[in-house]
Amino acid sequence: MKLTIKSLPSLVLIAVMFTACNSSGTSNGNRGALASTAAEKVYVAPGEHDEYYAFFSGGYSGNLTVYGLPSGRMFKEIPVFSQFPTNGYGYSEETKPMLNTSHGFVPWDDLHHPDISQTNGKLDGRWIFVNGNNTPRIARIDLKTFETEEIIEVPNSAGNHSSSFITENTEYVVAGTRFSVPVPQQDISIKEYKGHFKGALSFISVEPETGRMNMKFQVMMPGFNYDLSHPGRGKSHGWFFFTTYNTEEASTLLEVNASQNDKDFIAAINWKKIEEYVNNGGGTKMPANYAHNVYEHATHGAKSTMLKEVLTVDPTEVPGAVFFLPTPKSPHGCDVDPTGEYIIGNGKLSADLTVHSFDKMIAAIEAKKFDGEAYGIPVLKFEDVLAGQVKSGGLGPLHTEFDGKGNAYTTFFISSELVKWNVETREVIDRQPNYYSVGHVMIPGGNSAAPFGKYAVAMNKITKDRYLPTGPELEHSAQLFDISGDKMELLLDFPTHGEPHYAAGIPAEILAPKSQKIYRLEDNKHPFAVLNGEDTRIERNGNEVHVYMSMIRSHFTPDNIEGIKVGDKVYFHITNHEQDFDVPHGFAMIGANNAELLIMPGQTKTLVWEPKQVGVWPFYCTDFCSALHQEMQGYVRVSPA
Ligand code: CUK
Repeated sequence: MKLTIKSLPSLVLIAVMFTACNSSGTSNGNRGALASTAAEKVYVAPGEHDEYYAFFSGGYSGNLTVYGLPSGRMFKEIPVFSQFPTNGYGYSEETKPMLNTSHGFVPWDDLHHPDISQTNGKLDGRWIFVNGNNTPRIARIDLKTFETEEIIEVPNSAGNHSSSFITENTEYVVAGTRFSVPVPQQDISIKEYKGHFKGALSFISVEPETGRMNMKFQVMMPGFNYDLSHPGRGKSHGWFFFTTYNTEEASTLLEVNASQNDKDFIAAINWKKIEEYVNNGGGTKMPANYAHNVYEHATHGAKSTMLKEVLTVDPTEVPGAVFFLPTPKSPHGCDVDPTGEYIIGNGKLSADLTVHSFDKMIAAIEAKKFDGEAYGIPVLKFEDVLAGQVKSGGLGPLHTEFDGKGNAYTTFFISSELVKWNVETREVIDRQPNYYSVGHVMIPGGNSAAPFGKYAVAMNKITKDRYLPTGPELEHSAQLFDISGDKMELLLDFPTHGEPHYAAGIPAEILAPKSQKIYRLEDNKHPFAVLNGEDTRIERNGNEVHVYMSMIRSHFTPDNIEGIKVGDKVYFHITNHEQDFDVPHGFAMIGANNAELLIMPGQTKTLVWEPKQVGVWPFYCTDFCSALHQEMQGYVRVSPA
């Protein structure tokens, strides 16, 4: 493609030059990205806002990042499962309890799948739910404050991967276990896997007003690997679908190749039926140890509770609630189209996609046409539930999203491409290469009944030559496509943080107006808050010292503190008295072996410091707040014990 440089407006020209630089060292650079229209389509002028928010999972960063689309600009990292020194999350006394688990304090996880709350199958933008894969947890983030408000541990589970997808009215956030484990946990030979390990599928109810999560019931499935899941919607609302692999129940996936079965299953769970069963007293309570952590900004910060039992359901106890749909070649992604009719299983070792029909599934169930059973769960006949297969021509299909206009977009990891196809006819319409080895794709609202089919973002596993080299490791690359036309058009490459597996997008016009600007001081019920100047004070209780401090541009009260001794445990309880948008203050104490605090207007946070050395030691505000920011400081005099 030839560009007439003079004919371009100057801003577009700059964007084009950057795009051109990016690709100059790239043998496979996509020439389409050089088109001036691509630059115009992603250009958001200074002071203008993006059209969409995109929430990218951080994978092994344990956190969630927030980007704007189409610009690809990163706005924020929201700490969830990992300690975050940038604002003291997981270090401050208020937030540490968020990371409690039955295994103790676990300040890291592997976050894969965000899903935004829905009402009637449409994104409502109230909360975003995310999963912690490693130490099984589900978190809820409030989208008014962009803060993690709640984390619940998932008992009887391991490798919390087929999570955290929600039902169309956010009745449940659902979690499935990738690794089956002995339930209850016990000391048995790993060779005893087959028949002894269980796969817990957890239905965590969500209170409609507060979003508060409750472990409602777990369906105890056979010991397969439950990889991904998706809710039914519309006609299939009330059902949930999970892909499985290793239906052989091999204890090592190396020796006995887990792919010896030509077909694994999609498990179809009628959760409405099971809900009715447990509401009528069904199910078995079993002992389980798991943490439920809730953060309440206004009162005390986070509170961690250990729960002791969980309600479990044996699927064979509820006839008509659980079925298996044979699905070829170790399916990974499990995606349901916006109408709720098609359930797509992407056999990651195959070229073809399997599209099941919900109507055909129901007809086969009603006719009781089964092809045997597995652990008492009826297996449907492949031909009876199959709507058709997509002859994709690609290799290694992983995940599918939808544009709400009858098209599906499937990623192919091995052939490194995004393939667009028609859901009804299953004909391939277009294919575009990805740089490189794509995992998920995200269309805003793509996991709802009403997607916004303008952009698709491919999240790639390998970056190689797409950016300037930064040593042996590069950030993963995302690629933004315009999908408004018949052909997908690559618009932009941008780096992401950690390993984004999935993302969730939502129009800015839904979220931006709800975004909270400050915490109101009059709502602050924190027991250690100081709401007016007279209440600032220092209290000693044995070797514990509590400093009740306030901060406002540009001073701390008190600022100079005496009477502290080596061996004391000093709690700084600091309240930010600002009531203006975007005026946080920071607090850092020399030698404190935790982090700084970043305190929002109206908030109270607590940092513990245990001085080890005699002397006079300074603290200061870390967030440049005014022309007198450098004056925002104080000293602590530490005397011998
Ligand atoms: S998984 Cu990562 S590419 Cu965890 Cu959704 Cu398929």
